[in-house]
Amino acid sequence: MNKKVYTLCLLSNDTHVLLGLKKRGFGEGYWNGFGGKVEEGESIETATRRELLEEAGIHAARLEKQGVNSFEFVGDPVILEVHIFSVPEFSGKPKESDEMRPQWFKKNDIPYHAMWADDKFWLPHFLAGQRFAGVFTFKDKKLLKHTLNIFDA
Ligand code: 6U4
Repeated sequence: MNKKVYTLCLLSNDTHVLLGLKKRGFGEGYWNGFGGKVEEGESIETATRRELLEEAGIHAARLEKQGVNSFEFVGDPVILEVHIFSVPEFSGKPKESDEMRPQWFKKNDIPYHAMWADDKFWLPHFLAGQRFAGVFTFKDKKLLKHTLNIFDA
């Protein structure tokens, strides 16, 4: 089994969540949190901070691990393991990068129709401060099946 480790982080306050429109590459055209591949020799938290700074111009002062999702794609032996963090303290104003166009969305107006199909399952739990672990099976961009465990505090 071949595994690739990714990070994903989302900023939110009482009413809004910050998403970025992916401008190129994997997931292009989708709204998503900020993140990317963990590089060799890098810790997951360091990669999370680096990607948030590169993609949105935000410095994370504190990260909180909230979940991990695994993605398999039919016909592809590579599993994507995505570590998901909230950012309770940060500095900087969201800034557009080559890769992402950041925008705040109302929590009750999240553009799920233009996001990865798994997001509508775990993001509400994330925003409610819950911890979770999911496994999602895709065929191309279609979600075929999933399991999601929520860990209440
Ligand atoms: P390069 O190739 O260096 O530009 P890199 O920026 O390292 O890539 P990228 O942008 O391909 O990585 O990372 C993909 C991002 O999308 C990661 O934050 C993980 C996230 N992601 C992948 N599948 C997802 C899915 N099904 N649902 C979701 N986020 C996903 O919400």
